[in-house]
Amino acid sequence: MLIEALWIVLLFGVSQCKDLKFDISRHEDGRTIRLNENDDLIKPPLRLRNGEQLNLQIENHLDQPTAIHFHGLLLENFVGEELATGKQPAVLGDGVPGISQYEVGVNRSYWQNITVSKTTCGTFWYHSHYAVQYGEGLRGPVIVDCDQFDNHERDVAKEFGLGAHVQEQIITLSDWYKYPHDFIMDAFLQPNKGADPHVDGSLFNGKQDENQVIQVDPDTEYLRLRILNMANSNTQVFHIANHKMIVIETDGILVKPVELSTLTLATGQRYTVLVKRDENNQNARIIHGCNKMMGYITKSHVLQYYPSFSTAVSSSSVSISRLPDFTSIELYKKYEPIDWMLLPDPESNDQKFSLDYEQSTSAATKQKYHTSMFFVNGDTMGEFMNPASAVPLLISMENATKKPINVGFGGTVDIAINSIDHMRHPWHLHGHHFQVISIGESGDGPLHWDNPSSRAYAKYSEDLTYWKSSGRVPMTRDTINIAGSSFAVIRFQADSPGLWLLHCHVDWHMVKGLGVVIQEGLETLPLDSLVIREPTNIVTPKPKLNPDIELLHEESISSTPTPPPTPLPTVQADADHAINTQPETSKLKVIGIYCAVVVFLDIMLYKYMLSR
Ligand SMILES: *[C@@H]1O[C@H](CO)[C@@H](O)[C@H](O)[C@H]1NC(C)=O
Ligand SMILES: *[C@@H]1O[C@H](CO)[C@@H](O)[C@H](O)[C@H]1NC(C)=O
Ligand SMILES: *[C@@H]1O[C@H](CO)[C@@H](O)[C@H](O)[C@H]1NC(C)=O
Ligand SMILES: [Cu+2]
Repeated sequence: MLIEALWIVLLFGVSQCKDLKFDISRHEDGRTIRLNENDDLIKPPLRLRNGEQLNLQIENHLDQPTAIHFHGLLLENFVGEELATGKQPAVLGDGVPGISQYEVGVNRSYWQNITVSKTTCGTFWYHSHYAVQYGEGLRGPVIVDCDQFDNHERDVAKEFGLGAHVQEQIITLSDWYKYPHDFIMDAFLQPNKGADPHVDGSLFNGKQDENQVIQVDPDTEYLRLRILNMANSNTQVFHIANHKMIVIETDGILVKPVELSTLTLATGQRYTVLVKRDENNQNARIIHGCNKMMGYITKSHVLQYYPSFSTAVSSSSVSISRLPDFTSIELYKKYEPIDWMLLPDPESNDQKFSLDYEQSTSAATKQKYHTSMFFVNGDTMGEFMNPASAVPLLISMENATKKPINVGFGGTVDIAINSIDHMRHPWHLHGHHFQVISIGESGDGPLHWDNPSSRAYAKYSEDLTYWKSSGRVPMTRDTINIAGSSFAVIRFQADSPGLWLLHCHVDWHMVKGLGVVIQEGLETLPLDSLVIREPTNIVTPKPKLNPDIELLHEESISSTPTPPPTPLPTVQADADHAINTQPETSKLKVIGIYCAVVVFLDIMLYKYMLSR
C-alpha cells in the first residue's frame, strides 16, 4: 500500500497545498508540551517545498495562550490584486502574538495559512513565540526543499568527490532544564534575580542520553547533516572526529563550500554540512558541547558504520575549546553566499540605526519592573507593545509607549547592534536575511554612526572597504551571536512590509524585554482591508491524532508536476531508540496522498490483476 502511494507521488508530483493540524496540549506530567499526541522535547520535522502553501490549524488545549513562529522562513508577500483576492502578506503569517496576530487563547482554534516564498530553501524551525513555551517541546525542524539546493549540493559533492548516494540526518541540539519553564521564569522575574537560569543538561536529537548512534548505511557515500541549535539560550558546539564537514548552508542561505571539523551554533542558527563516508568504515566519535555559564556540558555520540559489531570509540574526556577549528566568533568572512552581491550602502543616514542594549539591575529599574530588565536604547520590548498585548500592533499602535523603529521601504538598512554589557547574545531578525557587514570581538565596544573615531567604527570601515574591494559577499543569515562589549553591523533590504521583531533569541531574555519592533513600509499595506482574524472557540471534539505531525488534507493544485522528494533512508539507533525523526516527514506526505487516492488505486490494481 505504501508503495502504491509512493507511485502516485512519482507519477503526479508533490502537492502544492497542505492542510495540517497542530493539536497542542500538555502532557500529564504537567511539564512537556504535547503536539498531536507526541511528547518529545523536539517534535518531528515538517517538510515543505519552496512556493508551497501550508494551511496550519492550531488548536490550543493548554492552560495558557500560544502562537507558532516559523523561524527564518520567508513568506510570500502578496500585493495588489492578489491581496484583493484574500491572499495574505508575509507579516500576517509571522506568528508573533501582539504584533502580527492575536494570541491563540485557551481553548481557541486558529488558521495560520502561510505561503513559503519561492526563494526560501534550506533548514528552519517552528517554535512557540509565546512566553517560554518552546523549550518544553513546542518546537521542531522545518526543511524546505528546492531545486537550487539540490543542484548546489550536487556541484559540491562532485567538486569534493563525495559520490552520489546521500543519506540525510537531522541533528537538533539544545540545552535542558529540569524545572518547568514557567517556574524558572517566575523565579527569574523575582526582584533580586539577575543571572540566567542554571542549565541542567543538554539534548541531542531531543534526548539526554549519551552514546546515541547515528548509523551510516552500507550504500551511503556521503551524509547530509542538517544541524540546528534549538536551545532556550545557549550556544552549541558539534564535532565529528576524523571527519571533515563541508558547510553548504547557513540559515537558509546556500554558501560556497567551507571545510571544517567543528561547528559553533548560536541559539536559532542552522547549518547543512556534507560529510564523506570514511573509507575504512571507522566508527567515529561525535562530540556535542552545550555552553553554559561556565564551560560546556560535553557528551559523546557515535557515528557508526554498518555493518559494525562494536560502537567502541574513544571515551577520553575532551575540551570543547581545544577541538580543531573551534571558534566562538562568527565566521562572517568565511561563509560566502552563492548568487548574492554585497547590498548597496543605505542611501541616507536615516537608514542607519544603532541599538545599544544592556541589562539594568538598578534600583529604579527594580522599582518600576519589580525585577532586572534588558533595555535597548532605554526601552524594553514591552514598551513597543500595546498593554493589552492580545491586540496586534498591526491593527493598533495607539497605546504603545514606544513607536516601532521605522526603517522605511525599498532601500537597504544598516543596523549596528551594540552589546553594552559583557554578555554574549544571539540576535534574530524576523522576516529577512541580513548580511553581516562587520562584527566585533569582545571588548571592541559599541558602534555609533556619529562617532567615526571609535574602535568599532574603524573595524566597520575596514570591513566595508574589504567587501567592496574584494568583490566578496558577507555571511548572510537570520541569527548571529554578538559578543559582550562589542557590536555587529547587519545590512538588509527593506522589502517586506510589516512589523518585525529584532530580538535576542534567549527565551529568558525575551521576557525581560531584550528586543525591538521594526516598522517597514507599513503604508504600502492596505491595513484597513487586511483581515486579521481572531481565533475562534474550538467547536469540534478533540480528535485523536497520530504522534507524528498529521496532515488533515493535501491536494494537488498544480498541473505541472514537481519532482518528488527522494524517500529518505531510516537511521536507527539501537533497538529502542530511533534517533531520526526524518522518515516521519516522507511518511507524512505519503499518508496524506495515500488517504486521497489509495481506494481508487486499489480498485484499479485489483481490476488490472483480474484482467490478466
Ligand atoms: C485557511 O485555510 C483553511 C483550510 O484550507 C480555510 O478553511 C481557511 O478559510 C483559510 N483561512 C484564511 C484566513 O485564509
Ligand atoms: C478549556 O476547556 C477545558 C476542557 O473543556 C475546560 O476544563 C476549561 O475550563 C476551559 N478553559 C477555559 C479558560 O475556557
Ligand atoms: C488603549 O487604551 C484604551 C484606554 O485604556 C483602551 O480602551 C483601548 O482598548 C486600548 N487599545 C488597545 C489597542 O489596546
Ligand atoms: Cu540574550
